[in-house]
Amino acid sequence: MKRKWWHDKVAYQIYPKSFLDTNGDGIGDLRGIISKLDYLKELGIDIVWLSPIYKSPFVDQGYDISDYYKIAEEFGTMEEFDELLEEAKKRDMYIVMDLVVNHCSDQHEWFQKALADPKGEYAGYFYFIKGKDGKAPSNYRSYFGGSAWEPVPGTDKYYLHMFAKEQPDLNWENPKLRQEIYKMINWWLDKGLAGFRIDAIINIKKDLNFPSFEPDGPDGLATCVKMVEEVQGVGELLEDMKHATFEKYDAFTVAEVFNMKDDELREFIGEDGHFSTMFDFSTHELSFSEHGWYDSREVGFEEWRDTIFASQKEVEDIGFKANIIENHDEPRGASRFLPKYAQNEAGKKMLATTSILLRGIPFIYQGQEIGMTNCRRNDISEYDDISTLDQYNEALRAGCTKEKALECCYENSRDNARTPMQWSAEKNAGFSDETPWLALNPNYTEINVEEQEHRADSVLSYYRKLVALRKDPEYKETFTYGSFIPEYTDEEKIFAFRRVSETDGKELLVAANYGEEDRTLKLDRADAKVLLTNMDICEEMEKELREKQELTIPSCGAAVLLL
Ligand code: TEU
Ligand code: CA
Repeated sequence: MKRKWWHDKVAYQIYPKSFLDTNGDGIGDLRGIISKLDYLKELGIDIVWLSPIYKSPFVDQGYDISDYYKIAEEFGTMEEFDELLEEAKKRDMYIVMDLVVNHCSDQHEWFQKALADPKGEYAGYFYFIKGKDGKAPSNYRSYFGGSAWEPVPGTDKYYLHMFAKEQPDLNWENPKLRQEIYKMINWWLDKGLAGFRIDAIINIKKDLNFPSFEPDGPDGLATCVKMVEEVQGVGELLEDMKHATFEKYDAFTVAEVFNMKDDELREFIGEDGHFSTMFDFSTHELSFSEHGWYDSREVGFEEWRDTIFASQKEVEDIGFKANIIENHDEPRGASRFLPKYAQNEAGKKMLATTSILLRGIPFIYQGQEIGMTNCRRNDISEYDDISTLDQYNEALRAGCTKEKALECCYENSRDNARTPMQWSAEKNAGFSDETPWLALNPNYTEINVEEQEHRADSVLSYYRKLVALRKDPEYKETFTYGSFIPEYTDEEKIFAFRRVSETDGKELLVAANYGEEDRTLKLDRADAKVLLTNMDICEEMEKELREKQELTIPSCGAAVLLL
């Protein structure tokens, strides 16, 4: 496999609105990000991905862009952005922005011009399609609920929006539109951006017949995902984009891909793939249900672990996936993937160990490194996310009580990950001097950076050690390029794997006990070195190994061994 500059990097996702507010408007900003670069550097971060900071009406929190060339005033200025690039460079860090080009905002100049002249050039930047029998062209339900079609005023046409109606889909079949997008991508890359996280990209290919599908809900609509799953040819568009942009800059691209066809992994992230890498959502998808949050599936430990293992094996000879436990669209990993008895510091460190040391590019989401958790709300009005609102109403329509519907939001809401970063136990968690745009998780008095920063056994300290271990010159080769071999799969509640380097033969064992009881594993050697544990028991473990060739892992324990 040809080596790439980003293979051995560790990435961090910033959700700018909730990272750090420096001017007292309750909204995080670029100044805040600049001021925390050293914090990220100390954590061992190389690549920083910023969720959208472009000009936007924020109907979908910035994923509705009204000007691709402007920084949202809420976040700061272009000068500040340039300063961020410069400051990152000084620290050997890379800035990656969000690329949201399946759709733009209805406030974008293109869409405004299209509405003003529905037969003109700009209408061709969107899907303006004639209705059928006085109704929408098809029965697609948008991702955020309701029809994916909205009438174009004064015409018999509708425009397509797979997400909110304020997010009209861009017409990728139009070469002019494509050129506009490529120009914009190159403009940012010319500035010194290292690459992009690429939003909802699978959706750019449409079946221009817009066939209707069998309704799959009481609203008589069918999810627009059906069309995405059936249509062929997204690859041609993605290759076109790559050749016109990323390739020329050796940019790093990480794609958000759901609903890829089964045999397309190599085309997407193989050596000459459309992207550098894509997120591994395989365990997140396990809980999805056709009907939404109110009937999410329960996922057991073994199914979860084996899904990760299968995904690791699948990608091994192809390329690298980007490993996450959470992001701005998902609930907090500590609340989702840890059983109740493990929702503590030991458990959070265990989860970190079995995620960060997988094969692939680790992505840490802001606050994950201190173990931030889901946040309970008393009323739906306390949420500020379009998808949460839709899912709440969906639950009510399906007959759930208000309590049950709120419980679904507590477990699934995107806002769980979007509450402000908890920097300290002081006023507003040190996030802002004024009331934050989204209410804090009240547990900031216990879970915050300041409290963890200098405590040797904190979650934050452990994340630092873990990332440092991954990047230690002694082990970096093995953690980056070593193969992935599942171990102890028959042992109950054990999550263990070996990483083996073909270059220098080095072998590392990562073993964690997700169970409630201590477990003892047999090893085939007595001289293994324990490099890291989440419970400060390296010496005890080495002694037991020497004496009995056994490794006892306490409940919620995790260990990394050099074999
Ligand atoms: O997400 C795309 C996507 O498929 C998710 O929106 C998913 O359907 C949703 O989170 C379920 O709750 C990307 C962004 O990550 C997301 O924040 C945006 O809302 C979306 O695109 C539209 O740009
Ligand atoms: Ca601010």
